[in-house]
Amino acid sequence: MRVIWNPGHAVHAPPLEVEEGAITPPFEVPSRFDAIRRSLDAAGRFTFEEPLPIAVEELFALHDADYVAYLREGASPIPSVFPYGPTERTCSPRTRRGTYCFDTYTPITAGTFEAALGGAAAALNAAEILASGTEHILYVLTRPPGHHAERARCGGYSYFNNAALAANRLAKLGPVAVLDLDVHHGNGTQHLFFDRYGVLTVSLHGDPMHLYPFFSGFADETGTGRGLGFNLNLPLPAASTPREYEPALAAALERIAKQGPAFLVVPFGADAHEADPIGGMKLPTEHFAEMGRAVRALGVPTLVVQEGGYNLDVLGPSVAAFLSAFHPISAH
Ligand code: OKP
Ligand code: ZN
Repeated sequence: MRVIWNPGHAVHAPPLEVEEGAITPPFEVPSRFDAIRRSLDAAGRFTFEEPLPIAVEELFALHDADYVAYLREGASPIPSVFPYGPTERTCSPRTRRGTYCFDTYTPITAGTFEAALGGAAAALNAAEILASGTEHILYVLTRPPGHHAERARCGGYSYFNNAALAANRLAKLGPVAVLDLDVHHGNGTQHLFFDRYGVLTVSLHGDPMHLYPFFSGFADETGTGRGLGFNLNLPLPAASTPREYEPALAAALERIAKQGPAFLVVPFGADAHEADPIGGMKLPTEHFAEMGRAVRALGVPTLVVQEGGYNLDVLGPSVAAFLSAFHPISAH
């Protein structure tokens, strides 16, 4: 399997995150990348390619130019004020940052822009290859994640929405489905496509009553306008096991099959693993192989984009298990 990786990921290394007002060590660290790379090397049958760089203008397909420019300015402190509402004023430097993010988990460091741009490049390069029809499956190995990033707001360790950028590119060619398997609801992807006919967004995730992002991911969010009926949220209770995940994934795949997509984009996280420090679910490593087989059975050209997964011991094996399910059975 061809893997497009983000060579610049490590220049984004947040020193901390803020949880309920307390400074805590970061979960989203560069060694996550190395852990996945090591497992794929050990599993074999993965080849690694750097993406060609993209122009920043390519981000404007889904992200506002002023937001992109703000990230490009470099490091900024975690905000204390979040402007909102119709008279929102962001002329003061103290309020500017707060308008471009929605949580305190997502530091902007000196290297954030470069790392996030490299992830977008990897996703768009991979979309281009999938569009060309030469591959049936591709994997984007990147960090930081992307699925929480909105048009003009970072959050949930996400800055540019890599999977959404890829889906948007593929949507030029036909209907696209996005199947988000990260344990957290991909609020950014939902937000970007909420009114879009032609991009179906489906997500399995922890019930937002109890799991991040808390404000988005409920079952009654079904889309708007031409996009009505093209967003399906399947929230799962805390501590869900394969017994809960298996029927939810079957329902997700049934909805996707009904749409009949030309391409599938899978924002993938290993944070539903039983050993993950923040997911709260109960999936063993082998279940990720099960999920891979179920997704593969759809028979749709698929782009898998790395999102979360925060236990450095199980992250790599879980990604390898999921992806290896897409390998053709070898002849010997
Ligand atoms: C990003 B992705 C830990 C709080 C963590 C932020 C979670 C972001 C998840 N005490 N909150 O979807 O994996
Ligand atoms: Zn996650």
